[in-house]
Amino acid sequence: MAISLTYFDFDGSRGLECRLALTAAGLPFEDIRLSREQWQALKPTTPFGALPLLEVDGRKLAQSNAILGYIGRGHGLYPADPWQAAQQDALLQSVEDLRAKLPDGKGMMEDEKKAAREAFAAGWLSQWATAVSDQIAGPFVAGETLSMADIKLYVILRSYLNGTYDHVPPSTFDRFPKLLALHAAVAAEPAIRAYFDARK
Ligand SMILES: N[C@@H](CCC(=O)N[C@@H](CS)C(=O)NCC(=O)O)C(=O)O
Repeated sequence: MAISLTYFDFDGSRGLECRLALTAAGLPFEDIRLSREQWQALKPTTPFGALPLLEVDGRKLAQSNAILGYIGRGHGLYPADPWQAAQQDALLQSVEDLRAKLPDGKGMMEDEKKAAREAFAAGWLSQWATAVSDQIAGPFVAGETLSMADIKLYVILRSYLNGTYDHVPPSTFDRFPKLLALHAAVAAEPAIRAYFDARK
């Protein structure tokens, strides 16, 4: 099976989710990292004009959650039970909701952006974190077994805990020990650790 994953040349967001999913599934893949110029040339040829893009034996699949579902279902990283699988789908989608809700600050003065992000951290983000925490058995979503929802949650939590988003302090998550425990448990997975060690 020839597998490639195309994304931008940075270790975060939806591209990292898919790279870690392939890694956790034990699937070797070509890691194609595009410059913005290369992307503009490729964009019209992709299913939705957006990355990440998974290619398997010449077939193309876009949309990060569909990619995670495909990888997870084929490799024991998605629940076999339809209800539990749908609950995983809901968690994956909740991360996309979170991405959409973060005030991006475009067109705002810095003090306006700060106020918007602080209100977001105290409001929408905290509600999201409470709702997701309630769905985590611990340390992973499904208890002791790693699944795709853990990988998607790990990547977004990693960004917040790294301080990627100005004016949303990592300490926002201090009140959510289940999220911190999930983040630590995914980071400690041997395949995930090996992936990051190899990136150093
Ligand atoms: N719903 C899509 C969103 C994809 C998306 O917005 N990708 C961004 C990068 S994370 C992108 O391709 N941006 C460049 C562009 O839209 O031209 C998914 O989950 O994959």
